[in-house]
Amino acid sequence: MRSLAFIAVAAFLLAGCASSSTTSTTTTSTTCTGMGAMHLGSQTVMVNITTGNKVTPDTITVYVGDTVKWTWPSSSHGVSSGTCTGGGGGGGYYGYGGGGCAPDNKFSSGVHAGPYEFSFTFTQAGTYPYYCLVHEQMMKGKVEVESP
Ligand SMILES: [Cu+2]
Repeated sequence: MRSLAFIAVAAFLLAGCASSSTTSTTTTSTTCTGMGAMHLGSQTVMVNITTGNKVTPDTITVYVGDTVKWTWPSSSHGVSSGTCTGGGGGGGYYGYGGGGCAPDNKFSSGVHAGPYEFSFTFTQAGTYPYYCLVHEQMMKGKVEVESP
């Protein structure tokens, strides 16, 4: 029976789950953490900037080592890390979008007419708010980067 217990524990570990018991008795509790338990290797996560200046999805969670790729098929946009504190008063790259945003220089695509794509690989856990350099407060998003 000992070998069966070992196999069961090994299966839990392979599945990314934490097992609180390794005894040969049958009491075992298991904790899994959703998709995090299934994360294998680096991935590229797509964020689409669509008509109407929508960022879809506007909040994503990735893991250290993952790459986020923003794409926009048309119009001019730009993705820059940073925060918007509001009250910019007519700012924005082309004078609209509300202004009020400031880069923190972690990543920036610059402003480009679509079709365009911009990729950034996150190497440190943390929360990365970003905004569009053209549309500022009208177009914001956030990347949550977790340790694998
Ligand atoms: Cu934009």
